[in-house]
Amino acid sequence: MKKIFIVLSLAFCMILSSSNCVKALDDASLGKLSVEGTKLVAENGEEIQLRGVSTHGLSWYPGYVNSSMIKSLHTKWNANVIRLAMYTAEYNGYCTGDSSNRTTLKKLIKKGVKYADANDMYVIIDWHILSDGNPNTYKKSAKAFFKWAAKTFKDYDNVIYEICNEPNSGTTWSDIKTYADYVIPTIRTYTDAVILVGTPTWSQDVDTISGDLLDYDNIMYTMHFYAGTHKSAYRKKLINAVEAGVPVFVSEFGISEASGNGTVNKTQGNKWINTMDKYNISYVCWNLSNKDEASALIKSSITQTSGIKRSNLTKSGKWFFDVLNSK
Ligand code: IDC
Repeated sequence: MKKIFIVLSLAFCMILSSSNCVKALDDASLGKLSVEGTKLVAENGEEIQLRGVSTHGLSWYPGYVNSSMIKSLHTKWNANVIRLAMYTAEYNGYCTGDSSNRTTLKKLIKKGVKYADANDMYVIIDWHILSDGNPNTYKKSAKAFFKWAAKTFKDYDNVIYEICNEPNSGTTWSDIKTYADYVIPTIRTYTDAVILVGTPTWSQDVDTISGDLLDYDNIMYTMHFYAGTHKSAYRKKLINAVEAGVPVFVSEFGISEASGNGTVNKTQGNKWINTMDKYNISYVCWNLSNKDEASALIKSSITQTSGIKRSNLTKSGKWFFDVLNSK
């Protein structure tokens, strides 16, 4: 009897330790990221696809950046990345608000990075230009901000820097390159973390830049789309870009119309997901808030900022929750 007990406990321990082993490997794959060719690569050398959600503007909806919400994004939503969207010009933006607001935003970003790190999540720090159109508009503030961020988070392997959300209003690729050459060397003083760079026309023209990429390691270029508005012609742009050798990261998308509101289009949304999965392109869905708009993931009637259940989600929210959990 004693013998059987020993054999059984030995077998049990072996099972336990082998599952620990698997766990350890999983954890290791959440190390430093890099870019090889068009691919995002994990520390263990394997290709990795990041999938997750973007906050709404941090000044507007700060409440969702809490430990419990971020934990559930990982454990319940099956996400491995969260994007912290910090508007520069709108809604008490970083560049248009006062200095106490800047301090508040930096504190919130620090919390977001720490909570993400504690929950095995990557985190994108997004300099969310929009109405300011050209990233050069606030380039000095951008450089100072990214110096702070890169210095503060240099020892965190989970941070990704997105230096300009959506250049628009006639901003050219050459303008964006000028800005990138102004900001990226500052980040590179501290870290070789992955950097995401926006592309012309609200980050839609990712297909126009091949052959004219930036001269740094670990750079990816963003493509954004809203499936209610952007359909096969835009998917073609994404495919053309990747096939022409551009490393693409979809750091923002929705299944609403481009306004962030209107009708959601799940059929088109599923086509986009299939395409992105086929090419192993990372994607981040806009937006983690309860704003009364179709792109918001949480119903406007739900006011708590954690303990969110699937039934608390909007059409966009339920759809994306299921997309993430289908893998
Ligand atoms: C939208 C928000 C909306 C807000 C508007 C203007 O969903 O609540 O009023 O911005 O600030 C983007 C932008 C993103 C937009 C989103 C939807 O990156 O800030 O959010 N969108 O319009 N590009 C294409 C669509």
